[in-house]
Amino acid sequence: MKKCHFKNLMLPIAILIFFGCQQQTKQKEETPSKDYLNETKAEKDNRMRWWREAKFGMFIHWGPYAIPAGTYEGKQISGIGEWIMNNAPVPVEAYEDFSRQFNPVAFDADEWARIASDAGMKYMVITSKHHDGFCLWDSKVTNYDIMDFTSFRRDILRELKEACDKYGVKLCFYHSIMDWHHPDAQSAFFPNYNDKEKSNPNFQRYVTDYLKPQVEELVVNYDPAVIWFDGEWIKDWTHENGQEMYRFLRNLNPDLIINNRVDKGRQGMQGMNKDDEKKYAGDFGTPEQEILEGTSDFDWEACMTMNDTWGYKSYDDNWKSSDTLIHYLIDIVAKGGNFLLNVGPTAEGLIPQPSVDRLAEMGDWLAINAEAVYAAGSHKVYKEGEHIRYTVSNDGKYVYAIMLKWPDNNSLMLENVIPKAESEIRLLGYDRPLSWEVDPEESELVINLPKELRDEAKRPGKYAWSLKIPI
Ligand code: H79
Repeated sequence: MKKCHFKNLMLPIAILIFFGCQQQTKQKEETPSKDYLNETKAEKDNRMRWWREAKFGMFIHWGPYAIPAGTYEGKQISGIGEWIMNNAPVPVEAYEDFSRQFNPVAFDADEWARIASDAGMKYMVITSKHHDGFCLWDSKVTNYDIMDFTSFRRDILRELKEACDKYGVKLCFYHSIMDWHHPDAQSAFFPNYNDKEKSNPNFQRYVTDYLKPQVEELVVNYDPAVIWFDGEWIKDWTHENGQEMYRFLRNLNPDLIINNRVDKGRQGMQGMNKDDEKKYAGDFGTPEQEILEGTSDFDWEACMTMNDTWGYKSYDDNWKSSDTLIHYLIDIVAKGGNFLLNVGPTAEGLIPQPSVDRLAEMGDWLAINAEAVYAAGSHKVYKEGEHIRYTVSNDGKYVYAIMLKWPDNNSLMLENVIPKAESEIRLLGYDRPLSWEVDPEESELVINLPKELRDEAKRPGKYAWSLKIPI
């Protein structure tokens, strides 16, 4: 009986398998791998839309370097905190001891995502792996990660993914190409590997067997919105490596955005691509600790620290003021860029209080001035004098003149914008329209600010104020 039943099923199963296979081959034939390095402007515009409107993101440098926090063997080590392994230098085995101790019991992914979201940040870029090689997720190709090498054993990236989804913040990963821990990457830069005799460094083997599978894990398992490479300037990493990595990742996720440090185009810390005949892979330029002089046709994002280090240093108190940070954000947005502002959490897992305070003030400012920043583009004139920056709404109907300083005589003259006749000019966060006139001779716009706002305490917010001008 049993046999008989089975026999009756054989034919339908065979038919199903046959057509199933047909279907698969068909699909494969119909979707040849696209040439991602040569997409059209429309395709790129479409892919970059959320990123261009996001404007403001949180950079997070976090790893075992937060334990020494800038001090090794009783000595304060100069330079940026996450470079301590190279700068001290700390031998690989001794550094592994820090990694083993990494136990951030106060880490709360929800809290980090909430801080970012309250600050008005739309994305978060965290170091899945920095130059020290330590990984913040359960990588299948190494034990040098948070799950296998520490007693903490929590997948930090997984927890952040869930928290970011909850707050509508896009999770992205910084991933270092240079690796001071991997035996095959030792020829690259770091002359510190103690076991050189046993190993025969082979950087291209590291790329194929380690780096690529790692980034693949990240893209497939965590669906990051951006992969932000760094450490691409070592000579072992080639233009071909960059192109190949870019294609590989866009094939895994066609919507993925990848910074220009995937390839060899970047010129120093200014971060934009070289102007030569080579076509470099990468979607945006990456000025580091600086802001472009003006606008650019190539997308860009300025990354910056709030003090003088990316990874936590216990004694770095050189904090930029909220005033400065808000003015940087405005200047960057007026020039068409994004601002990726860094925090370096402690070894316990806390974002330092001075960073939290500044982010809260930026969030307060953005709550009032959001429309002058998000979904706003760069105006043909992005700046007037030292204290005015312009943005323009994406529908082209409004120009925003953002005042970095309250005008001394309570009235403002603008040369670069003429309002639509009979329109209402408004100050964001203030409920009544402002009086204005255009000086017919000079064709200058004069805006009279309400008298009561001579009193600082009555102004909508601190540090900068946005005028919304219909055009
Ligand atoms: O992750 C943070 C830093 O640890 C990392 N990038 C930020 C986002 C960083 N790596 N290196 N540096 C910062 C400074 C290194 C600068 C140099 Fe160069 C590398 C000088 C010479 C080689 C960059 C590339 C400037 C010229 C070529």
